[in-house]
Amino acid sequence: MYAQMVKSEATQDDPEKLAAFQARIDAGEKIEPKEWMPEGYRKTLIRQIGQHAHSEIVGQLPEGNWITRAPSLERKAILLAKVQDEAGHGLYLYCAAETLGVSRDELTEALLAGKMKYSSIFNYPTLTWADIGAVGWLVDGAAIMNQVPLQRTSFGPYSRAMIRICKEESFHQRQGFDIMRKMATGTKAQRHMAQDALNRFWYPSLMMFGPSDADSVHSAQSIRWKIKMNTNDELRQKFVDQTVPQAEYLGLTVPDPDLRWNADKGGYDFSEPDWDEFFEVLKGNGPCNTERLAARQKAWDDGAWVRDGLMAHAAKQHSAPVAAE
Ligand code: BYC
Repeated sequence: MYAQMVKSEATQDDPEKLAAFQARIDAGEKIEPKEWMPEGYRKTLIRQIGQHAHSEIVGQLPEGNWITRAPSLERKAILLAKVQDEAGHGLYLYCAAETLGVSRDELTEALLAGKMKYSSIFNYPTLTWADIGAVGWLVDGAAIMNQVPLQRTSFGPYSRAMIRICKEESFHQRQGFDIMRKMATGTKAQRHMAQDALNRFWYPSLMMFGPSDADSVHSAQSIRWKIKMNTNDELRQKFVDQTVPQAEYLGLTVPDPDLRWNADKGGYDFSEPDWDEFFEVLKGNGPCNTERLAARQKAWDDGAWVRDGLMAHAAKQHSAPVAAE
């Protein structure tokens, strides 16, 4: 189906149908799975929702790394619940993608074959407990900034999945901020860990919003179709404006010597991330790309017997004689 979907992009959509579709989008209507949609719209949604689902699943790995080493029973229980939430988010999103005619297995196979991506942020390691605070505060904070507008996205199942996901993400962000607050007001060594985590996660978090608008391939069309509601740079700016005062409250320093308030634009001026690093991570050359994909491959292989068992059971049910009335 993934291959079929990519091939179908080449087929021309009827211009009248396209115009009527665009009018529905412009009027703020939701598009539902069984309704007509341009192939490009379907393909873009499968790419974005699939990538988002993969990110939620792969995103469990850097945090799962700390479940056994959380500093207290309470922190362990909270982190466990958060990581489970991420698994749930992945499943809602795979279900939303399935309504577009692609199965979860096909999406996973595309990921493992290197044909689909997941968020660049999860290719960075979580080296200390403060990193778990930084992930919740910054990574979930960036995710919320991106996902709150997506609650109004034009595709019904995606928009509805986002409503639930955003509620849970805001709890995640608060738990991360709470870890950072505890560390930043703790011992000298803890404050140092908190600052170090901010130093390492700041620019990778800014990269989560995607390349600068000038280099964004999909933004213009996705915004026309209301698959995206904002450009990458707009959301990055909002994130910086929201996060800098939080860092100040924590007594931490954002690792950007050029960061300053710009009264004229009503926002901060800030340094761009290293875009060469971003594109290297996308190509598979980040610090943890190999490890993350190997973990997904192992989970996929280890789960084969469950998938086979379910298929065998379904086939048996299907071929069982229908009971006489
Ligand atoms: N990482 O034309 P552009 C979470 C790719 S989960 C990797 O601007 P688009 C969480 C992009 O795919 C967070 N790749 O693309 C989970 C495209 O390549 P392809 C995930 C990236 O789609 C667990 C190329 O670069 N959130 O928060 O218009 C625990 C050109 O970019 C990235 C979502 O997925 C990246 N950062 O805009 C904690 C939200 N950025 O596909 C937290 C939904 C860009 O042509 N997704 N690329 O090969 C979106 O809003 C959009 O897809 C993006 C990118 C803003 C990410």
